Amino acid sequence: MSRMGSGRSLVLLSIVLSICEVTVAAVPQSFSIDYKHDCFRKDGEAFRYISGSIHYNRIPRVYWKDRLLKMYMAGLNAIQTYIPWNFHEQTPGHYDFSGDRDVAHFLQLAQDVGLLVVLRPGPYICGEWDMGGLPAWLLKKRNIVLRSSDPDYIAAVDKWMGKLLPIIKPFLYQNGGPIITVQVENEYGSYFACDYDYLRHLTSVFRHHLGDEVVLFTTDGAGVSYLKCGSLQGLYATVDFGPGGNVTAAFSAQRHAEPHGPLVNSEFYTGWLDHWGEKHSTVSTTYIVKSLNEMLSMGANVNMYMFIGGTNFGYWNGANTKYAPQPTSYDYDAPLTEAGDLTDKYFAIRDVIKMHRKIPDGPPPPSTPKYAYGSVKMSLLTTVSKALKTLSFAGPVKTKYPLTFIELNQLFGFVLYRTTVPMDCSKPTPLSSPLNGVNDRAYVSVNGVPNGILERNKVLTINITGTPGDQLDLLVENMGRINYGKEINDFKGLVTNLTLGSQELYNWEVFSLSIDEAISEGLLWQGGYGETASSTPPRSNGLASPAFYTGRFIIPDGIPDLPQDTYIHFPGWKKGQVWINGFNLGRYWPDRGPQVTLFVPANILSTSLPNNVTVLELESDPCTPGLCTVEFTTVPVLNATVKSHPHYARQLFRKDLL
Ligand code: 6DJ
Repeated sequence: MSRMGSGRSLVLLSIVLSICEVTVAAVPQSFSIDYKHDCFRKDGEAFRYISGSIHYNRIPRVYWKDRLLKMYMAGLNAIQTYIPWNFHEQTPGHYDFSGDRDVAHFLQLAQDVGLLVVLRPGPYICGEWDMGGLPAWLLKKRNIVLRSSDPDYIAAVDKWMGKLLPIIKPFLYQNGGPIITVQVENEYGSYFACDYDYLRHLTSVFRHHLGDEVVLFTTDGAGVSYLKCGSLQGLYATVDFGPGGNVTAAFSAQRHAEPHGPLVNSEFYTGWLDHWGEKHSTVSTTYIVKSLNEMLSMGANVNMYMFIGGTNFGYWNGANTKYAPQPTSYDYDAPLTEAGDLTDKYFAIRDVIKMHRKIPDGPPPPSTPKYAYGSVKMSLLTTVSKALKTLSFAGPVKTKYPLTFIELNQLFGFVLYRTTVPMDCSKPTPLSSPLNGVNDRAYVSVNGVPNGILERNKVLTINITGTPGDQLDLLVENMGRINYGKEINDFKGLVTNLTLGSQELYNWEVFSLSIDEAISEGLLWQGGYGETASSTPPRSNGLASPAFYTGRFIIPDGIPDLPQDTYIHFPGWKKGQVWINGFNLGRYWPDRGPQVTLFVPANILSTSLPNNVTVLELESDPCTPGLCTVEFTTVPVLNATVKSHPHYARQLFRKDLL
């Protein structure tokens, strides 16, 4: 029954009761913790949830219902989702709950499908999401202590929660909605601040807006040390851990904080995240099935993280430290793929669930069909430097030393830093970021000719050549903010000074670039940049100047059920960003891997108009000699071979090994 439906039925019931003059009161829905019997209680009955994580912000709205139905048909009785603050309040005080951000609609769909909801509204969420869901504009206060009692942070949190939680309240179970429990913060015990006043403050804000009845809880790594700073009186402490370890030992950590009450694994890892340049993560179904069965046999509540991972569209991916950004795909090797397809893991998990509860009859909805639209010829639209006037409407800011993205009021994407070569560099001269302050990657050119790439933590010096007065450009890319640990105050751009030879560089012109607006409003096509079919950008040192390429394809007539989902492949391209019909699909970097293709959901494609593909290639295009293309295929490639960096390889059960 839907939330509204259930509300209405209570009203009807009380009318009938008063007509009949019977003194029986309608019983409202209830959800609570039973400390005596170590379980949850739903409407007075012992209850346990078997849940899966799905992040609405990683799935196009049109597919929400399909994914939720597949979760329901796997035998789940609940889902878990985060609410990423920065997805809804991109600039202070401007809230967006429409379209793909319509979280109320998502909650309603979950309920309509028959799923309860475990809600994680943050404010911090981690989740391999830019800055762990915190809005980057918080960094306007340079030394803000995020996730603490810092008054500026608290003021912003209070304002946001004052907007969000009243939207959530009608969806609480006791108000006729699907939300059974609400998490406060996330893995707070892993954060250095250990600020109990902050947790206490959040608790009172949640209580103020949501009432006294709702079950509030915390989630931390399954170790007593994590629970120390992560748990608080009044918040039910739960743990997270993956398969393959000792389940009893893991739950004993929860028992340390909660001697009684239901056992809850809030994140049981069905897969794992990826980083550019590292091997694609997979988690064996055999281990998952074994640990899941063990937990369910103990009567534990389990949330599978992720049940469907989805996609970090646009610029939304996060990063771990030492700086290691996550790719566009958040497939996570989950039971449903990034595209919502059924896997062997899905059916194996369903078989385990079947042993513990009655699951719905019938088959799950089928995987969505894919279509290979084939090759699309690409041609040069213009280079970034030629398009500067279009991309930077307001023109440059003149400044002695470089400004960060935040100082320019730009949160995502790219900024161009320009200065002049101050001395004779006819012999190769080192351009350096001695304090490792290129966040995160800079494409360097002299007089428009590419000279090399600086990269955070990896390449702090390159040699350049030039003569006094030459134009030195650095196009700096924000590759995603750190989402976990003490370095989440992740400033972007040139965050410290650069040196050339032994001289510090100063007197900069800084161009804030509105690339997404220029593409979605078609401005790059009106620029008259004078490119011809055979134009190519300046090249040198195996690099080409950062440039936009464009191509079009028409979806064939007469084939039923088009458009369908597809995957875009970048043969010979190196690294960049791709838009289809103005929708920012995400980053591609086949040169580093492991992700090679990007998921293209059907809803961004058109059958009535030609579909436009725009590529911003940052390193080197494959357009000479001959044709360059992108290709639409039916098969995703997320596991290309890469040089593995073993420092991040980890056992899922042992978070401390990270
Ligand atoms: O709650 C976190 C999830 O959002 C827990 N977790 C997952 C997701 O980020 S890495 C993958 C992680 N926590 C970091 C712990 C590393 C010791």
